[in-house]
Amino acid sequence: MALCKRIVRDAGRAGIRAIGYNFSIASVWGRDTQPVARGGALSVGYHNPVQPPIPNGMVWNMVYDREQFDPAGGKGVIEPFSHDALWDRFARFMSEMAPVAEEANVRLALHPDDPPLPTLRGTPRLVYNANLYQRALDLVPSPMNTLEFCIGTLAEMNDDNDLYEVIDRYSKTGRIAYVHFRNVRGKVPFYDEMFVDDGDVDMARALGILHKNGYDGVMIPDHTPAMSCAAPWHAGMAYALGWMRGVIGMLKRGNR
Ligand SMILES: [Mn+2]
Repeated sequence: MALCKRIVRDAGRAGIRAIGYNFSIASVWGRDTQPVARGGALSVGYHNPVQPPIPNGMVWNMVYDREQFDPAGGKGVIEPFSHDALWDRFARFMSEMAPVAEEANVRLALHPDDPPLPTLRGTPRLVYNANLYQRALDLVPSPMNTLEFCIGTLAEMNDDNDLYEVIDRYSKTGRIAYVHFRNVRGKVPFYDEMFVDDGDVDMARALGILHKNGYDGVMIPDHTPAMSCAAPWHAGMAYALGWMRGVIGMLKRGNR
């Protein structure tokens, strides 16, 4: 925790006003790449893979203790624990971090769990349906306890919420630090990331809702399918950014 606090203080001194994070041991895991986006573009997706337990000595797909780590699990795996235990840990974390973040004027922006499954590799997930975002906000009502609002992950959630209502609801709270603006096709446990204008989500409608509610913060494409060229990632990002600028321009002129 001391290191986390130091990072926040250092970020504040450097003029960085938001830090994105997620609160997960399994992290982003299990996705593969297939040529399923428009034009056969390579894209990342989740296709209900077998979930091996997390070996001891590993968190966030990273090995932190070589002594304990055994990919075959021969030295044991991370002990199962409950969703309540995870929320307790989050409450302790945010209660200690929020005052530091307020002093440093740095917003701590919680990314939802991707893939948004209730458990992954035997460990609980914090935000796997859209209503759990509110639980995180209510737990510590600091203006620095904010959301990294990932529309892609929210669209992947297999819950009963209407995505456009979710965007409307949270963009009215004033506690979105920044937006991950990407599109997907499908929901957990089967989904693929799509080009911004080619998934299940009407992203122009999403932008319209953010605009209507006066959201004026940062939006970034998060990730996109790869273009077939010498710079597949950068071209994909440029395509998404250009599309976003175009729609924002139309919204500002009132052409919804
Ligand atoms: Mn994201």
